Amino acid sequence: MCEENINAAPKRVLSCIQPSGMLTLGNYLGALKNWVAMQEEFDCTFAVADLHAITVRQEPAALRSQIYSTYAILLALGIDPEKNTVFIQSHVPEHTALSWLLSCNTQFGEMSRMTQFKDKSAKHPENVNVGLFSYPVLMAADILLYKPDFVPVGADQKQHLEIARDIAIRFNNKYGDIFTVPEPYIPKAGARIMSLQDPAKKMSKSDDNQNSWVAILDSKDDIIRKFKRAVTDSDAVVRMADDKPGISNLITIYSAVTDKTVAEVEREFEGKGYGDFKLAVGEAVADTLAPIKQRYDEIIKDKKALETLYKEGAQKAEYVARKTYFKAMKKVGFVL
Ligand code: ATP
Ligand code: LTN
Repeated sequence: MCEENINAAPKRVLSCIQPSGMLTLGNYLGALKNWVAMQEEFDCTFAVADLHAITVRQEPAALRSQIYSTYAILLALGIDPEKNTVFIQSHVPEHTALSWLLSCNTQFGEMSRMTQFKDKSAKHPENVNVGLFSYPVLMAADILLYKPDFVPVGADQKQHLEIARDIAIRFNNKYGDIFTVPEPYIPKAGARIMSLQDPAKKMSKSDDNQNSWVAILDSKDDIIRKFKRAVTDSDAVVRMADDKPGISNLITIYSAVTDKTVAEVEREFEGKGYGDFKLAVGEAVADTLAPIKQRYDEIIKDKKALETLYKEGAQKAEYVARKTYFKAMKKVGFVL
């Protein structure tokens, strides 16, 4: 750290993850791995975005258990709830409250351009609800309440972050200096992990084909089986190339979990076939995820301890969120 920064307050970080299914290797490499690393240097706030999850249909019992398990995975990854603020989004009502103020300062036209809305409404034509459409405004509220400098996310969230920045800038120009305009923090390797069955699509926990994604909690056997079945081309050369999306995705994954460069990976597998490579990727991923699963199995057993932690997290979060929310309300002209 340079000398002039010694007494400066640490920069702030905020991110959230939806409890919309089993968390995947894509979530881990695109976002969560960075969350773990960033807690060493920054003042971090992390949330389980349960309100976002109901933009697609969720069975109530499954949603409840996924909220618990997502919170427990954050702890199992090594995110320290004492050092950071780790909470469940719906426990802090300022998120939905601020999202109304922001909605009235966001244009229909700009929301209509969001690609995630287009993808998800095409996937669920029977449930194109208003919440799915205004999802990025709630996400902007999640972010702006905590005035973060950085928001660690995978590349698919870049467009939503740009909207959050636009909303913040517009609001500040209209009402005075209220929000910090955050920067996205997207990893160099692993920002966009693709489906193992269709490398044109991102790996997604809500994909019905279970062979297309690896869950953080999958067993070693399942992980190895899914990589063995991963779709590749017939050229049998382990090399990164635009016309080899399947193998390129596997190289990205292997390079992200082993911290080797792409050139090192290509050299390591020169002259070897796809079978050897797929097995090596499966083993490296399984070795990375095994200790997380082991810690998770312990943590999830004690619901009482989890409850204490998420309640404390919500209190810490609300303390910060309230200040920003009431400042915004006042500036807009509400009577407090
Ligand atoms: P869904 O698949 O249900 O739409 P999701 O996994 O895309 O959900 P979140 O759980 O909210 O959505 O994502 C949490 C974080 O994981 C975000 O920062 C997102 O950018 C990142 N992420 C999700 N999928 C991938 C992926 N395939 N590659 C890299 N990062 C990803
Ligand atoms: N939309 C995000 C999840 C999310 C989020 C946030 C990410 C909800 N609120 C705030 C960063 C900051 C997604 O990843 N699908």
